[in-house]
Amino acid sequence: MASSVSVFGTCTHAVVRDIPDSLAAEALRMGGDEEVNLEKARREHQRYTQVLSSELGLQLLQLPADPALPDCVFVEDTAVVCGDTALLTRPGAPSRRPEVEATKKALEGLNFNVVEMTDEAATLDGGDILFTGKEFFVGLSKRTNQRGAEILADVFKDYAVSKVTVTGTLHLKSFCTMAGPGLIAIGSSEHAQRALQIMQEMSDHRYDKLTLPDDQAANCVYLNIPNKGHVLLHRTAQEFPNSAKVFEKLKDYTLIPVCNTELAKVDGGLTCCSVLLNKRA
Ligand code: M3B
Repeated sequence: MASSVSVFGTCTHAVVRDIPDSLAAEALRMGGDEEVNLEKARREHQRYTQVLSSELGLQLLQLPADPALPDCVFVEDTAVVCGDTALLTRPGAPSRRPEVEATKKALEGLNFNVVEMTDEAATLDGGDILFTGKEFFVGLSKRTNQRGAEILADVFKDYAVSKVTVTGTLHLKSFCTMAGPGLIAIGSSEHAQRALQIMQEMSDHRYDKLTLPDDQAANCVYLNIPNKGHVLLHRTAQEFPNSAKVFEKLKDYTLIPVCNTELAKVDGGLTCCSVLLNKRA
């Protein structure tokens, strides 16, 4: 138990969920009206899930799509899992709240200590939660509020929880994620840089940063995989050539480019499509 719990990015299982047809016309979006090509979205999503399962050896819990829940593929927003505790969220968009039920069943099935956010004054989307391995940052956004952040702090008492105001985009993780142990991937926009500055000021820890020219590319998925070491799923050179060059400079990483053009049209990034779990500990 001792060593495996402390290795950042260690993961054995991933919860994913299929894309319903209703995503194309009904998924929530901040802006833009570019049509989603459903067939291509499913191809891209299938490659994403295959990378996690076949290439990286994670056990997939693949939940069926629900046509009544157009955003259900974005499972990240429905739960925050750390150690053996899973906090089910209360998504900021009322239409998304029923998405949590399927995640709940999956996590209960894996014997996580499942906690529900029942307070009707609280909202929280998983996309606003950045866990660095040492502490949590919670984006206060259109989807996540103070009360949601307080509940998260109550549930994960072992860690410091700091709040960061998110501007200019949907979620905190729309422009930042962890790209490795102690390494924050951050976009170049003013909104992203301001959030990074707040996080650095509030933290007792020092982080390295990986600055990406494109905010969207800063949403990447870091994993530590036995016999592979540092693994990073990141957006492709076709999508973001300048950001891809930055990723390619990372030493001792297995880099896996994953294309995500279609779900990006409805504000989805790479982290959004999975809840990563560690059952090894
Ligand atoms: C996106 C939900 C889109 C709903 C994820 C994190 C940042 C770039 N139409 N949800 N968790 N956002 O992604």
